[in-house]
Amino acid sequence: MTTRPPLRVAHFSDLHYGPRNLVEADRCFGAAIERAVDVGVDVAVISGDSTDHALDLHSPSAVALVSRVRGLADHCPVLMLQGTWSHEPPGTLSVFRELGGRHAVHVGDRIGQVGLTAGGDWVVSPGWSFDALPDGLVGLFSCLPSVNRAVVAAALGAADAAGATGEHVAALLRGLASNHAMARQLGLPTLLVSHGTVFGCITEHGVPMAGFDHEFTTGSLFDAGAQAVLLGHIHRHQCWERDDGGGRRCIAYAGSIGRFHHGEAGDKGFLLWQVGPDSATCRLEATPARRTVDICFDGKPDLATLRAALVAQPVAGAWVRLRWSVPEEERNDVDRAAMRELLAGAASVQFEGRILPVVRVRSGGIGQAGAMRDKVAAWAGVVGARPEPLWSCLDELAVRETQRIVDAALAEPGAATAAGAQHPGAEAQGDLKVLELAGDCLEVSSGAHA
Ligand SMILES: [Mn+2]
Repeated sequence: MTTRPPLRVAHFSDLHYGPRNLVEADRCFGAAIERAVDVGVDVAVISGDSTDHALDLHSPSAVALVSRVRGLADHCPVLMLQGTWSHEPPGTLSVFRELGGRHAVHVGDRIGQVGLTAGGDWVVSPGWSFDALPDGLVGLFSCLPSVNRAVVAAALGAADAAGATGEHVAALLRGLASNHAMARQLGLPTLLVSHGTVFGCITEHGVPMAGFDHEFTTGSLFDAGAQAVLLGHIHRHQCWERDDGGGRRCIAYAGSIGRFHHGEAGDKGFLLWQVGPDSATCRLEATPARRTVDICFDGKPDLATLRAALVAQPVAGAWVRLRWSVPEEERNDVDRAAMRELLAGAASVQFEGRILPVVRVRSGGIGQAGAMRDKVAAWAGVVGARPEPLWSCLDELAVRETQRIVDAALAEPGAATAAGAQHPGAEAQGDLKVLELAGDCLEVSSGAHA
């Protein structure tokens, strides 16, 4: 067994090419490829979500991605893994098999192993793993594309699919361990490439993923016995290391190539790996991802405060999100034009105003009262009025026809001058005028005597 220098791998992930991300994705992927070529990597891996969704062949995003991958393949062999099926519908990656660069592009869209030869070719396992390792390899790659949950559900039933996915993946990963051990004995670096969620990982928005339907645990991934685990799916770079006698082993998410959303923490980039038969290291090479800035106001945005904040932290060229929350009656007092003017140097400005709905003060207890008489009493208690005159009105309503009440009211001296018919009892009682009685909400206003 000859000792070779460690395999140098450029690990890109989650490029998300599509109309919405094209500028960011292509600037960052372009810079990353340039850096990888400068470093002189031996091989490149793209661990899923190359596209954001199905792309038409004539779309600028498709052309840009194809041209970048072709450029990469002119430098070194490329392995492209199938990512999340909604981002890369089945068949999306097939076109990359036909690229025809100086080196081959292997598309990993099924479970399988590929060996990299000294000549830069890919040797593909006929089944899910090699029965015997081919001769002349310089590295062994195991590919586990994004698990298609629909297929799992169809095979196991929808109820069991979520929990069972992790168990089946763990069994498969254990099944790869003997091949990885064999390769290691031959002095080969072993790499597992996959796309999914590791229990306990942290998303780009700082949320820990701790559900029970995730594909992986760090334990199940280390159990595969590969020296390096190259992951895609989570857009934030993070890694886990272990040295349990077989040399340093490492699991890492490269994270997304660019910053596609507001609020994403951490550097963006790609990973430079050095993988030997009993060692693995990776380091993040940053890409020129866009800078995002969040400005939040608890209430109405204050222009003086905003001006001061912009002096402290200039936003020239940045992607700014400005958030505020105001009560409904102040919604029209937010001066968007003035804020836009202050943020003129930003590359993009996104306003997110939240309107807090007006909450009406209700008369407590009215909802619980059954009879109308009790409701009136509850309301009178809240507003400090006497209920008796209103009760007498209610009694009248119960025993007399409405028209007769109206006629009687109109016959009273001076009644015709009132805008609405007002019951003498209510008038005598003071200055409360019932405007509305709807549900359990009573609105009142004080009316002066005419
Ligand atoms: Mn992704």
